[in-house]
Amino acid sequence: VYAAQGESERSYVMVKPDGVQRGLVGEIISRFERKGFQLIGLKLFKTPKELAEEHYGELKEKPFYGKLVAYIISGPVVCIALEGPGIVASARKLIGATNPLNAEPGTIRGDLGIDVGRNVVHGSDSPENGLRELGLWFDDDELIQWDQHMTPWLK
Ligand code: RTP
Ligand code: MG
Repeated sequence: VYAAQGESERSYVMVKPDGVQRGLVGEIISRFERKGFQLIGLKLFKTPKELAEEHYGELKEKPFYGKLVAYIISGPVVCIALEGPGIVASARKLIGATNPLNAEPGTIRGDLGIDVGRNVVHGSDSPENGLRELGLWFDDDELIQWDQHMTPWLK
């Protein structure tokens, strides 16, 4: 268990409203599980507008910012907290390029999307933003601190 070994990089991953509505939640969570990263938080969630605005605050000046916020609050999202060594960069690789048309086959966006404004999933772009975003989307008591006593079925 990574947390027990002191490896604590964390990422915030989110299935965006298009991914939820298309029934891709299981597929997306499954890719991170099969890779070997550890789930530490998970919920279906209707996003308040202020939270979407803060999450994408660095993009406030972009021409697509208003549409981006409207898209994120257009329906429930699935909030996913993940932990493991190198999780931030690895999750970005598994997710693929921002525009699904440029994303490599085998990546989530490369396999499952065609529209930059409906690109299925989000992943934090730095360890610092991983922690920042987890703080925005999860309360502390919603995150699991794994230890060996909590995985009896693995023994
Ligand atoms: P994300 O934050 O959602 O994981 O996506 P990202 O890092 O790959 O891309 P970012 O630059 O952070 O952009 C955030 C989201 O804005 C939408 N976008 N639209 N040209 C456009 O119309 C455009 N560019 C970006 C995408 O939905 C992108 O995921
Ligand atoms: Mg981003």
